[in-house]
Amino acid sequence: MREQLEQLKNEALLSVNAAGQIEQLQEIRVRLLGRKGELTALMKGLGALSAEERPVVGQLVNSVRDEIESALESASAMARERAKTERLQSERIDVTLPGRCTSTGTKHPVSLVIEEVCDIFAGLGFSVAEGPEIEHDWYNFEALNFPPEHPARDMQDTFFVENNLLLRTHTSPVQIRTMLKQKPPLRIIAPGTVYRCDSDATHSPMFHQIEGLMVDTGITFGDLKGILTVFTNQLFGQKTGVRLRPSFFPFTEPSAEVDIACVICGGQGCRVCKNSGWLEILGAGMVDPEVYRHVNYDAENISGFAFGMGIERIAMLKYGISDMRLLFENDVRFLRQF
Ligand code: 2NM
Repeated sequence: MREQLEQLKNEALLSVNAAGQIEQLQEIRVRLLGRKGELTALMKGLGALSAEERPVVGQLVNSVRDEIESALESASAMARERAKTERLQSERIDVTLPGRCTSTGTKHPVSLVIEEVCDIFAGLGFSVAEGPEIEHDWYNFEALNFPPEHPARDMQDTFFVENNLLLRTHTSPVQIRTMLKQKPPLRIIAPGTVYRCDSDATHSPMFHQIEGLMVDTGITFGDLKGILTVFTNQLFGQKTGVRLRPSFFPFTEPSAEVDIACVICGGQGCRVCKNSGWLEILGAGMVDPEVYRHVNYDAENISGFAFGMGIERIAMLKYGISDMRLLFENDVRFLRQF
């Protein structure tokens, strides 16, 4: 029995030393020291020993048990330590690593121009007004004094949604809506997307406009010229020449086109200005009394001017963009330049 105990101990210490993981050590403990374990089985043999032998071997059993116990204990402690180190290693996070960069976008040149124009007019006391892109015929044409047979009302020029509903062809309906809600004095600009049934190298069916309106007592054509000169000088530079040419719009009388000296050639004549030295950038005029009648303004006691400009054209001139399609293709290699 002594030999059996000795052998059990040696085998136990060997397998404890060979075991690397807590689970394996746990198994060894159960196999040797458990209720149905090998040492427990050996102890059953104590009863067969003589009275002198029994306490001696009994003590040996205890010391073998203690030795295995303490070997298991220190091996377990080591295994736990090792497992902890491994876990700390595998879960290690370097908090000093810089985070992943998300690349930031850039503003579209059309947005940049809208922002700049709005800023200039904000400085002149104008506030921004907005309205729906799907409009009623009445706000888009009727109230603006377009005669019933005007070509702009044609299917060829306007996108109709249904009978009297259409995609606005300009932002003027915003001015109509504002005048219906607010009494003079009024100073607003209306930036936004507009739609015309027109698509070729120089026309997009969707483009952007900013229109403006100032109504008060005693507003004259001189105010129109002054405000628009200040505006073009701020947008294109103090020395930019400005000229007005007579024109026609259904909603203004008198009406004018506003030209600036060509920003490409400085007025000498080039391809961009078609050798005229001038670039048309605005339409404007004194609001027709017929428009005031539609919004219940008293045309006898107030007056005002309105103007409108296409943003794509201004963006092209300002940033030297040669092809309007670049503004709609949204190629990031192009957009990143702004
Ligand atoms: C333009 C040119 C001239 C204009 C007129 C109005 C309104 F509603 F007040 F009558 N809004 N916008 C106007 C005038 C627009 O764009 C070329």
